Amino acid sequence: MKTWWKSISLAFFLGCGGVAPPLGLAAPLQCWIYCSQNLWVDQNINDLEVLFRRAAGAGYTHVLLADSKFAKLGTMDARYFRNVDRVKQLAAELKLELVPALFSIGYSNDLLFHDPNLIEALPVREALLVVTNSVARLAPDPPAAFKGGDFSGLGLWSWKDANVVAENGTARVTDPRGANARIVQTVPVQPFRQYHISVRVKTQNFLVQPEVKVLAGNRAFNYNYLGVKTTQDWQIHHVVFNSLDQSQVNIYFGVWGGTTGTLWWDDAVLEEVAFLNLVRRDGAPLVVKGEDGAVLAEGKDFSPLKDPLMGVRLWPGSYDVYHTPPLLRTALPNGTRLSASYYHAVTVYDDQAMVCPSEPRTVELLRDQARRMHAAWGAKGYMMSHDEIRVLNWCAACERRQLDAGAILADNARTCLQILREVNPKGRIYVWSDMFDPNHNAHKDYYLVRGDLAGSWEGLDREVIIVTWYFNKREASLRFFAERGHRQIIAGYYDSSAAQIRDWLNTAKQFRGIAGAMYTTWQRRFTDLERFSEIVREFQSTDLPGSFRLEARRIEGGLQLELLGEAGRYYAIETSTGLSSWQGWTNVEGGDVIWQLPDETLSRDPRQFYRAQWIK
Ligand SMILES: [Ca+2]
Ligand SMILES: [Zn+2]
Repeated sequence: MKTWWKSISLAFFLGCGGVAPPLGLAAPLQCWIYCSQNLWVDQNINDLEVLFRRAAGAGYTHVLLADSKFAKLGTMDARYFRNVDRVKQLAAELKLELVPALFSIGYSNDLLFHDPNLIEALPVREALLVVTNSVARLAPDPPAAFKGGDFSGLGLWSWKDANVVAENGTARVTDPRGANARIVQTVPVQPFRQYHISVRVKTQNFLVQPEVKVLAGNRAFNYNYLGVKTTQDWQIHHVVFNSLDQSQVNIYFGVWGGTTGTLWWDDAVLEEVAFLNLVRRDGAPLVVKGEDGAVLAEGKDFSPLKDPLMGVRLWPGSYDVYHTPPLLRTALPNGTRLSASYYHAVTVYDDQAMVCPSEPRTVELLRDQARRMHAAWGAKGYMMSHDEIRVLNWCAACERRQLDAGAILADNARTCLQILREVNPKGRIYVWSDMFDPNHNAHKDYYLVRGDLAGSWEGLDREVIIVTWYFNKREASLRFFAERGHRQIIAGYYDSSAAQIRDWLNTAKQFRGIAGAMYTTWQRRFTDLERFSEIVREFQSTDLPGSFRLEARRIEGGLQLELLGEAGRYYAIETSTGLSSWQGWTNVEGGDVIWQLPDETLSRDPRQFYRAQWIK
């Protein structure tokens, strides 16, 4: 590889105002493997060694290494760092470049370990409370409730699919065989309030997970898994949602694409709740007011309020959907009417939590992580783990910036780049594609993100290498990032088949800057490791070493010449008038270098050519 890099002689020609295409240069693609492992466990290092040796033998060059402990290095013991050293030595011996992952913006539970209150939080506005015996209890207006929630009369529901039938005061679904099986009620709600649904569920060999969906407008308001087992006796399941800007929602108890088995629903209950998973931080204020609008003082007019069960389900940074909420206690007389505005945590699917990017404390955590990680790993490059950000731009810290979601994410990306460049000057920086790709997740109405994620990509300068992973729209995604001047690593496989990477690479051939392909498994399925790298070897990189360009642009009074290079690399610029001989003009270090050539310089010879060469 090294000798190949040095063999480049000509890179770019440039006439006045025009840029010729580069010479085609063939290089092997980098071959990456994604590997997530708990490095605290000694046996896992033994397993990694087996995997690394196998990968090196199969021609792999890079390892993207992830461990949730990477966000908690300050709490790790000597054994952990001994294991880090073992992994580093092993990688060095096998000539595998380690690319450790950090900045878990999206799957942020590991960062939230340091402070569960940093979770992005949804607003509740002016929930009505009335004091009874020293407790301010909710006085919902309107009172939330299902009609016929005991399923004694399915006709009380708004509508249902025919395969949902009444049976002894329950709603039963048997063998839906692909058909949807839903029973639905449209329910009035107050905007920006917190609601709790409970329902009893029994199943018999029911193979598909039933769901409670809360839908309105273009949005779903609940994404948590219900957690029903294939076969179970009656058990209560919980759903919590925030009505956000809606005054009416459609609540579905249903199965989508069910197969076989029997499911029973009973005792569906809807209630407004308050202070459940209450978040307390500067950017998530609790404001309690009296009927006259005067703000009450915490610790004086009412007891200090927190939810001790918020963010501590298994460990700090792990959240549950429902538990008994805390009570607002006050010495104010019975009948006193209050309103409470506050923010609460929300997760999606299986406890996925997003950190608030607008809190200064989050940025401190990110900086601390980058320092500790670079001290431990000393890697050439790091992977920013921005990925599937499901909740954003709701808390007061986010809202007061008055930015759209895309601008908030772009700002966070810039901050992360700046931190990494402080810690590891000229190091390489990689990031997952999805949150910066308009063909993928960077759009409006994405999960519980407020606003439009478009423009998030403005936070990534062209030095950032994109790890592109959306197979279905691969051509549009690859084009988008190639046209923005990014180099790309293709994340393929995804526990499908090794052959999938051939489709990726055939599509990618037309784009510049494709540097490598990654065997990406979320299920530790390494069976296709060798087959994958064999296919990757059939293809060649379209990335130039150091990925640089020389561009010319007419400006007033002359010509602007710009070298778009890579930080940490050096380039020689030569000049020629007849293309038969070349003279050294200057040597520069990339990033981006700009020269202004005034017209009088150019007019001496209008046929001036420039070329740039990567030298080291
Ligand atoms: Ca019943
Ligand atoms: Zn926020």
